Amino acid sequence: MKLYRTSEGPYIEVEGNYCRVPQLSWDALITHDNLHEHLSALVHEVEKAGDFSSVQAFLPQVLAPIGNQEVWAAGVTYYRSRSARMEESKDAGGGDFYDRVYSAERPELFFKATASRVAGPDSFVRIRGDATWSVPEPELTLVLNPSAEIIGYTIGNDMSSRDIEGENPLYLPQAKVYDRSCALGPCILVSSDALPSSTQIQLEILRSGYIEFAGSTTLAELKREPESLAEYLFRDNSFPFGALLMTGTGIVPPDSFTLRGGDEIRITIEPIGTLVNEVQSPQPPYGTAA
Ligand code: DO4
Ligand code: MG
Repeated sequence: MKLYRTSEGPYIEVEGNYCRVPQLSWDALITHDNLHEHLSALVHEVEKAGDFSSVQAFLPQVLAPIGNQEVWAAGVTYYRSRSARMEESKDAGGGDFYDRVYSAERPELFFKATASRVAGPDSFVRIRGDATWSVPEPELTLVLNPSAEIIGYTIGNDMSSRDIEGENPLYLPQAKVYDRSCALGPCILVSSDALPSSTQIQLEILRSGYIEFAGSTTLAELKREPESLAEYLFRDNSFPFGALLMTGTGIVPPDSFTLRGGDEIRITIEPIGTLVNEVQSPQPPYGTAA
């Protein structure tokens, strides 16, 4: 079962059939005691009444699946991320930190975004005007209720400025958190079941309609258990509206690659769908604008 946040309220999709979720706000859904059961009961009612629509065009504008939740992210959870970051920060003497966190018991967790910084499906993500090396990071994203339980999954893009993070790992918040630095969507796959380790995460970056970069990984490469990441996030930290937790990237384009304005980023995780965003042309660095 998939849950969409739209311009006209929440909608459910079951095998290509769509129906509106009455009354409840997005936050009320994410904090619901048993979301899956609640939505299943609703689907049952709608099926009985014959009120499903099988037309996808019936769906109003799809928005990012977020209300008052904070977005957090885990880092260096795939070997590929560890190696790329050790390389990019070696001149700054930061390489060793990435190696150590990859094998440490405590994961790297960082604050990523509030809803106002998040781009929804088919809208723009941004690269920083003062960055020279920018990449998308396609990440399976956990949807957590206030009790730290996984209630679903969505797709996330942890946009990152590699030159800024590489200059000094202490610049991480600037490399990671800025307007439209995060994309989420297109929906939440409502399920508390673990996704199979064969689940693929695929990234395609199109430039002028042609594939400029494509890569993929599977959840078998994810070093941490999703439940363990959630447990660390909620230690001594409460989330009254629940939270979204990105689980890290296992796909890093070659060092010669940087995003440009107009690039289209397509991230697919089969049971969830495809998140598509265009990169907005960067603004000139602050202080140099005419
Ligand atoms: O350590 C910095 C961030 C890592 C990250 O975002 C990732 O591995 O996905
Ligand atoms: Mg990341």
